[in-house]
Amino acid sequence: MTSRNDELFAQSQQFIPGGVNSPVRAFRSVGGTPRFFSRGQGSRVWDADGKSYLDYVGSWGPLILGHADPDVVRAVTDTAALGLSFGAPTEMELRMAEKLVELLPSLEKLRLVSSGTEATMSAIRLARGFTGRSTLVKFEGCYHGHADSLLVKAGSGLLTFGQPSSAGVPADCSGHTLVLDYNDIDQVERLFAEKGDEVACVIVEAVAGNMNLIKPKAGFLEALRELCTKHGSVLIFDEVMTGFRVGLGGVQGLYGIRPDLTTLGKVIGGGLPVGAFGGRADIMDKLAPLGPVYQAGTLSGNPVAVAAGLKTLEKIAAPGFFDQLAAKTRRLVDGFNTVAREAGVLACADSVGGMFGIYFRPTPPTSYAEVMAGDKDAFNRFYHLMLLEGVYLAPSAFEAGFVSAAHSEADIDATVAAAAKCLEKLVA
Ligand code: KE4
Repeated sequence: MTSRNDELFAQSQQFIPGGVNSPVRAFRSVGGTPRFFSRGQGSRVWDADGKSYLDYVGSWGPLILGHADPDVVRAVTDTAALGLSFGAPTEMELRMAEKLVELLPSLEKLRLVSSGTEATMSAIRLARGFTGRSTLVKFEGCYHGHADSLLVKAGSGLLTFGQPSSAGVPADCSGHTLVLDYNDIDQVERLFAEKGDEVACVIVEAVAGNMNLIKPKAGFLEALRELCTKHGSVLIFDEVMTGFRVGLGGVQGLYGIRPDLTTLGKVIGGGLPVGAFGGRADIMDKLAPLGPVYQAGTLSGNPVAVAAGLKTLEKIAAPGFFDQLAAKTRRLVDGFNTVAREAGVLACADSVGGMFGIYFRPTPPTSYAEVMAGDKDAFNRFYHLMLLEGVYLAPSAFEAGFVSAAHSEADIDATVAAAAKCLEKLVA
């Protein structure tokens, strides 16, 4: 029987490339028809056929309070009633800047933008303007948005500049980007020994979430901090996903590392378009209109979007919020590990704060290569079985999952029970 999702997907493909406004939504990695959601409430979403799912994507991280949080919705509607946008300073964006500076000590100054891509693109341009250098260092498997200089795959050798990973990116755009292996301290040390005085910045997902969840090895972040300080390079923590997701202080708070710049997004918009970049005032003051680095945005600091973000930040700053969220996420992960062991399936899970990874391999991966060696086909079969059970995971073996404050322990236990059923079917 053709579902309404099928019908909408077929129609969408007539007008929108791939039928989606962002590629990962197209289900190309897992196969099948993407679900068109019509409603979300708390921990659940409903698709075009009226089927409900426990949602562990949460719009890829922003919905840490769950869908349609009444306080966030009210903040949005109240603010919208006073005007949607002015293209001029508002007190609302001042309050947001104050709140972010209060929550993240490494932020001396910041600027609001409308997406994570804008945040990282701007931070990299700023780092290049501040240092007068061009070389950008990133890590394979880390995703920082779709700015040209970031759509780069590793060069043939450690010290050879990257090649474009997308059509349309001129070689001279990617030619300043070096791509190293995440968690490989020796590589970073060798690079800086060879080219340290050429490196404008290192950008890193301090806890990686775009090649599934990968934690930094002991000493990795510390090595980046030490080498950037020694060579006058700017250390950028891309916390678009991890900021206010792994804890109120982000990864930098968990590991006690102070980056020079931080990029933010997702949670700070509460589901509306907000990104931010900030850090050392001596770097930030290079931005126009003070300094020579240009950066701008029509809807940057939009009061309605900022209202959603501010209300979200206010609620997640409540005492015990992240302890409860982390405990709930850990309950999911521990439950999954137990049922995988009982089913005799080579699968495991891990978490940091309110984000988790599910891996079809015996142990959590510590590198891009280990992630890629996982059993993607098994994940894809598991994915569709879970959809049938009414559990919506990220439609890719290479994405992290997200728990919200709206997920109850009963939701978590029902998810673990569904996983047990699906894993047993995998081995039947
Ligand atoms: P946006 O431009 O999509 O707002 O943010 C880009 C970005 C930057 N940095 C990190 C660490 C990110 O995770 C992202 C975006 N994350 C993906 C999820 N893997 C967004 C989903 C999508 O591309 O549709």
